[in-house]
Amino acid sequence: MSSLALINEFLGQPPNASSHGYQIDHILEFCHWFMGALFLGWSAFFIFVLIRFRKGRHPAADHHGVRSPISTHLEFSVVLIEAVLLLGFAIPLWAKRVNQFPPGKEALVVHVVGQQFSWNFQLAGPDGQFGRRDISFVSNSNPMGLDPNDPAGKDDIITQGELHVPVNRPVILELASKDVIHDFFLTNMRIAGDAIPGSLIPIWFTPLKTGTYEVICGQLCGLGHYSMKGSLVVDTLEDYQAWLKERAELAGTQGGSPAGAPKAENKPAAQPENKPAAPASSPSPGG
Ligand SMILES: [Cu+2]
Repeated sequence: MSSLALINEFLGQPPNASSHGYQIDHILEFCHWFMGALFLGWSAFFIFVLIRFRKGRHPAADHHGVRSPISTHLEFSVVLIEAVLLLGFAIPLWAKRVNQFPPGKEALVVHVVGQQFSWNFQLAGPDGQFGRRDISFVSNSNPMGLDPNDPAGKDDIITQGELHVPVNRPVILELASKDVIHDFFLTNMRIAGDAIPGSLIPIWFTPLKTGTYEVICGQLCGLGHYSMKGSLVVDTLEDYQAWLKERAELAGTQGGSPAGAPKAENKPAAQPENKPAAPASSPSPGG
């Protein structure tokens, strides 16, 4: 880490763990130092002006004003640097995030659905195909609203609150929401995207370091917003395969329902004691 990175740490930025995050960090570092230099420069200039043009020295006002071109040059330089930052770095970096997605085969695609106040994840499972989802199937034991009649969804892996991904492989997340606008924010991956009801918004990143990272909601979405957290676990390939296998077995035995929550349709109707991992029966969890 360069000494420049100290300012990011000082401001409380969590360490970066994604391939593009270093570019964002460098822009942030530069901007913070640049703003710091401007703050010191303008503060010194302000004090200089207070003393230089005090009433004691200039009893009569000078209506002509500034004669030196230095301030014009300085201001133009500041605008130029900011334009270079924006047009040369920030916009190209953003364009890459939103326009240049890795090919679907190379990337791991995950469907993410936000709800008050948790995150649900759907992986395609061994067949590589996502099961159909519909809001009419949403229940406590089927938080994603997976269609029980769609064979493609039988092997899908559904988890709540925790997502596993392999290291060094691009991940595309397709964001959606069941209720209000949320924001899927991975601070360590330097990526975020709004989850909006009725929209599918893709974001992508490539994790570089294994570990467990926090998922937060970046939009004030209700009373329980503070608790809308999850974890992103970046595994080695072996650990990820083991996790997939474990989840696929669970999905196979439970017909693609969320981990630990047997699907209602596989059981005689209305047996709440058979749904150990179902969210609290309160209609407004956390709220
Ligand atoms: Cu939220």
